[in-house]
Amino acid sequence: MASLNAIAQRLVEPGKGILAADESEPTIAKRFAAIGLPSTEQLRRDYREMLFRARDAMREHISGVILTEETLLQHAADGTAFRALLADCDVIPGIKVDRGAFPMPGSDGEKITEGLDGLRPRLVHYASLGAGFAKWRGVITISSTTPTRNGIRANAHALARYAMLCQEAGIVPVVEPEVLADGEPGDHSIARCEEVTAETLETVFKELRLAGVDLSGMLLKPNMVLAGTRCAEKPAVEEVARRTVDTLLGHVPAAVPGIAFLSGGQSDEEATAHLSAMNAIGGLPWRLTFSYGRALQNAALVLWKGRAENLKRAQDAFAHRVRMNALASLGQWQPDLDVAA
Ligand code: 5MM
Repeated sequence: MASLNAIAQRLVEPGKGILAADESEPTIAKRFAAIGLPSTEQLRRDYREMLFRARDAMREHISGVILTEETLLQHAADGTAFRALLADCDVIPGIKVDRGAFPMPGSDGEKITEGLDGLRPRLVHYASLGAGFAKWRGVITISSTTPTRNGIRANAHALARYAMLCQEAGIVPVVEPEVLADGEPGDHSIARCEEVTAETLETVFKELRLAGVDLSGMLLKPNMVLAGTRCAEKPAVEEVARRTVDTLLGHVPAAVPGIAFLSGGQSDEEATAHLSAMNAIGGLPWRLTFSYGRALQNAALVLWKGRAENLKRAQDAFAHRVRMNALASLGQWQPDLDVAA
């Protein structure tokens, strides 16, 4: 079995990043509803098959895919196991193991992620199916009354217990504390996001250390430091990059091999521009790459519309986004590359 650090290093290999295709059933239903489709098992399969069969982009620039349990066990229309399709592209299969974020008891508008009960045997099972890494997302909401210290601590504690259970099973934990940019009311400033992200990361790493997690055998999947989506002021790309990097430098130990960002509702191009600007700063102790869901899939989903005749165009759009973000992971993306394509 490859060491946890070796798997983590492969996931953040230069020029590669992670595809988050782990939309839960309610989320994929929402995405499909936006293009006028019902969420059936067959359509979910067809959609994910379309992505996984974008072979060149997957092979060259995707190191791992985060799957749902349904997708980990699923087969393509011709009977090929999705796991075999991914193996053929040298992509590590990952698995979302949280059971979603639910209202936090005693709190006004905060959420706590559930799924720790029974997680140990589930992880053993996923490892036997070839999962090399897992993901758990904790959600932190900014409003006039949140987050509370209790909300941050409870989510950080759950992330740490999950991470330790993963490492016991030989699976690399991707630790995802997401300070929402697009929550309610979503009008917070970038300075407020910076403050909350700093406190969240500080608490998460304190809990990870207390739980005994090997920091060299995990990855962090954080939000970027952004203004809320309904904030009147939109910070420049350089400001987002600088504040995000400074916040990470202040709170993420150098022992962590890599940081793979979530896109969090940014436009496709913003998510790429921010990642590239951060990598252009250089001299950082960890590799910085992407673990995007929406920012890799938005264009492909809209073009696909569930029709076989749109498959190629949708795959091209997905492959394009993957390539742009691969360049961003090297700090080499330029806006004219997107415009030209
Ligand atoms: C793909 O979306 C993931 C699953 O979310 P739900 O459980 O809410 O359906 C999500 O965790 C995702 O991996 C991250 O938020 C990153 O996705 P984005 O779209 O923010 O890049």
